[in-house]
Amino acid sequence: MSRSHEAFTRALKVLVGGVNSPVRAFKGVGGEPLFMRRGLGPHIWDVDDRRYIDYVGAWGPLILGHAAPSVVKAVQEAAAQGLAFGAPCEAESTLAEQVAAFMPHVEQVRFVSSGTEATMTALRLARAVTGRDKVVKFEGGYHGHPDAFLVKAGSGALTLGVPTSPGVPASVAAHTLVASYNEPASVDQLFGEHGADIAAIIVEPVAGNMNCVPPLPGFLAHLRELCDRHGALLILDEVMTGFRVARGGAQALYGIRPDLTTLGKIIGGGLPVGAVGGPRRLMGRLAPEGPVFQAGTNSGNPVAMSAGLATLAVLRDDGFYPALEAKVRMLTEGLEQAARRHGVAFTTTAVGGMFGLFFRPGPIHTYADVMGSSVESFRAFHRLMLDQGVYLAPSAFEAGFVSGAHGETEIRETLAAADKAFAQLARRP
Ligand code: KE4
Repeated sequence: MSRSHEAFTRALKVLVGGVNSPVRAFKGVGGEPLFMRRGLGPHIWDVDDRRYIDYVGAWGPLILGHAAPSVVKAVQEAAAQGLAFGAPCEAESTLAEQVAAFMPHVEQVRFVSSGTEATMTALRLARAVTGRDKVVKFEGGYHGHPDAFLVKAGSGALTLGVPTSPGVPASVAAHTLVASYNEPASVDQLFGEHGADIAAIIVEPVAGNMNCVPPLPGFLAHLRELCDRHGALLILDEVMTGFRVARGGAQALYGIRPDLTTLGKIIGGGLPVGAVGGPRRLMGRLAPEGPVFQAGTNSGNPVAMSAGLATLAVLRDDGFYPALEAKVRMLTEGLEQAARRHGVAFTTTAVGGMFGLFFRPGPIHTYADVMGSSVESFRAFHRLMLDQGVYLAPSAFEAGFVSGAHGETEIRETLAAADKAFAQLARRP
């Protein structure tokens, strides 16, 4: 009986599904989740003391790897000064200044404690600024769990959304319109029918929650042009891509001007931080300066700020991103070569420090392309890699992440494990 199994059995009694976030439950790959007890650099250890090369990185925040010494030291020093004040502290201004310095279209920031709070706030702000109710999202796009975003495409005739979760009123879902990522005509149609009522488009500039799907050339620019033409705001949800695909996020990488940017994950360095950012003329509408209410007990927590600051300090190094991208390229190219050697239908995507794995031939541009990938093959691959000490996201619809702590050694070990895994997949009936 493994310690992980015992821990899961215990957790199931007191935590819903034994977890505090559904994707961790391994329902996407089968089997039971591994309970983790330690992480260091590119590695994570489960409670049975098995070591894994980690490509989840706590779902993106750990761009420096686990327990980065400079981050741990900053957190220890901040904690010794007090865990929370519920009052302004200078670390909040310092981190906001850093974010504004890196992100081209962020002039002012409001810190919150999760990506969900960030996107919820950005939507409320967009609706207040435009006086409109509707929002356009993309099928397969994930922006946390605000009611407005737990919506899937309605029936063909209806372009209005229908809830993906009980508890979301149809009246709320009706304000959410669902388009198809990388398919501009689907967005044109929604603006043709509802343009005057659309407050905003919210988009992951690199889709990371239907696995990793980069934007086609011109797609993001088209969204910008549509918003300008119809008086809607463009919200770039950079919770995952911010400081992940480039130091300035996807808005710098692709040269796109959002009206509002949402951030999370990396800016907390592993601790709970989210943020909304944008020009002062929009951000100034938030309380207490403006009428749009938003608040949070833990917003700007000084210990969390210290983790974000210590993380961004390392990302300032001009060599960080080129080195990260080289390792992602070594991984994805090596995986594709191994799959080809064994005749397994497989392709990858990659942007900066994030990547995607698909069990189907490429290219991968749309949600339909993603859904054409073999989930069954991914599940088998995931298990084969786990058994060899490689920890991939337990879902065929999540992106993977490389950290600055991953070295060539870890990439080569991963490729050796993948070669064996593809060989076994190729032998299946
Ligand atoms: P959180 O509320 O989980 O901090 O952020 C929500 C969110 C918003 N926007 C984007 C683009 C995101 O990727 C996320 C959260 N990402 C998931 C992983 N795909 C978090 C993992 C989880 O739900 O446990």
